[in-house]
Amino acid sequence: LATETVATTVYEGQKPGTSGLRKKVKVFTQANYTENFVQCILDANGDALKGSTLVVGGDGRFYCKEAAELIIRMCAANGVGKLLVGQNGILSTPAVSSLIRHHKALGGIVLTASHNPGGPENDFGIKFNCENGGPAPDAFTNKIYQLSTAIKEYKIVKGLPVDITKVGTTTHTVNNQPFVVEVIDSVANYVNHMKEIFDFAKLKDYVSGKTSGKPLKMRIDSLNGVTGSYVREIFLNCLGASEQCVVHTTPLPDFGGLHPDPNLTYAKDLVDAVANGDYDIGAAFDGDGDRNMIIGHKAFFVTPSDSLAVIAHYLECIPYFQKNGIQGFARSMPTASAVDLVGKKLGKEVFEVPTGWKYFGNLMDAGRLCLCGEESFGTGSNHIREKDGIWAVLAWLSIMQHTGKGIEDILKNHWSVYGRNYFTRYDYEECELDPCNEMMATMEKTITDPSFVGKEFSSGGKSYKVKVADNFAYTDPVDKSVATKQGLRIVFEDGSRIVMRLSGTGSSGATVRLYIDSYEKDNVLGQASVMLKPLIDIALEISQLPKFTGRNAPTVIT
Ligand code: VG1
Ligand code: CO
Repeated sequence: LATETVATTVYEGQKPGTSGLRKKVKVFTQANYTENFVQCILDANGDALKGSTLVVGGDGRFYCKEAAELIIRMCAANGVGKLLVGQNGILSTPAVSSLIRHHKALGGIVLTASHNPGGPENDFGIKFNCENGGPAPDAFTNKIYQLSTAIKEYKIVKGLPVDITKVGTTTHTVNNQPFVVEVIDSVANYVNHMKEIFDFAKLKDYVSGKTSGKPLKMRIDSLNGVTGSYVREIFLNCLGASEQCVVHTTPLPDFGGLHPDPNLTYAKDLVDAVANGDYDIGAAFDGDGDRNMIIGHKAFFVTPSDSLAVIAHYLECIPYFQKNGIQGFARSMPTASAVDLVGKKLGKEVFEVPTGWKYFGNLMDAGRLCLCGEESFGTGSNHIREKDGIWAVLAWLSIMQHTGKGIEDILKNHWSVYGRNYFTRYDYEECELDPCNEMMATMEKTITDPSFVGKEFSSGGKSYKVKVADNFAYTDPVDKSVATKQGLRIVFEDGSRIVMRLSGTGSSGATVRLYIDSYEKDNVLGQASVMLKPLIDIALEISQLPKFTGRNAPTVIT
């Protein structure tokens, strides 16, 4: 078999966002569109590509399998030595990260648009993860983008026979060199990794009720995303939960029409079931398995910012951290700062990075960070370089087992010790792009004017005085790389914050995200929507959001 070189022309807009390139399926299936982007990913690796090992897999959404097969034929043509491919092209994002590290691969190509809906009319996505297992950093994705603006040809071995439906290894000879395709069981490596991190024997006893006679009442919802097979293996086979504890565990190309985003709006079915039923814990994941939502008895909601702080507080009940120690903590800038208080108490470094998991990688590689999270339902540790939904649920089960308490009690106890960060996020999805850009530019101008600091805003009987206001910029403490324009933020004297940014994961139009965060030392049992109302009104006033977007209400509130 030999390489064939095919002429192509540039497609505009192949610029990876917060986490890879995400577009409608119809965009990806245009002639040579996917080929162009894949060639640029491969070229961005330079000489390291020759003879390398790469991991390939995705969340099983529409076009995943075809894209995996195409990538195999292109890798063969570009001198890659070996591919580890999930059976039927299926691997969760955390599983890819784990595999890259486990096999010391050069990287991985992840086929997912994560929490975006799937199917022929919806979204597809491709992202590259580097040898540490994490999403490629900005310098790398910029290189991919640069290449995409000048591409003239791509390489492929069209005649390469490909069958990814069966586990097994095939060795081909391409350009007189061996090219190995190993189709692997999608879940085995990941499940073993979880067994090394958590005490499965203890968790099994707890979940199955072997000693107490009382099985844990769980509702684990995979929303028809990739986690289905992982959930069945871990919760049913390893931990002895019963079949009715898991739902929507068949990964479907269109997620069965569900929006695979684990939040109070899109996982409403789970929230309703847990609110009306008798459950100890409810949990859901997104399409590619890196996000998680945790709710307690009667759908008591745990904000992701709180979840991170609670896990930080109890890390020592997890064998992995007993063994490897506890380094620093981190959160993305819009995430409420509850974890900072735990870090302070434990005497650990706490980092604040821009939105997107790629910004945690360097700190983890440098041994300064072991636990991090984002308000967008992302929680994870340095066991891999992606956020990890199932890991988060296993961490929560470990904490429940360790404390013998329910989720609501664990949270209330946490707030009584640390105080509470009330938090909410408003998403205005699929707005028109131009007015949103104008809104952001106008607001930036307003808040960065020197006269803005010290200004006082009042609403609902509350007053807030501006302490700092800027467009967030971040210098990576390890490689000193700088990321600018990461979100507008207004920090008030009492620590409350308003943050506003445009999403970098949408496939069309603009999504505005408004984040509100307010700390209370003693008044910890209030309702977030009530407590935050004054700040929300102030944010809408400063940003003039209703005027620019024409929206009176957000699409999603978390
Ligand atoms: C969103 C979230 C961000 C997360 C990113 C990828 O980005 O806000 O916290 O890291 O999605 O998550 P944006 O730019 O749309 O706000 V996933 O599960 O889509 O890979
Ligand atoms: Co995701």
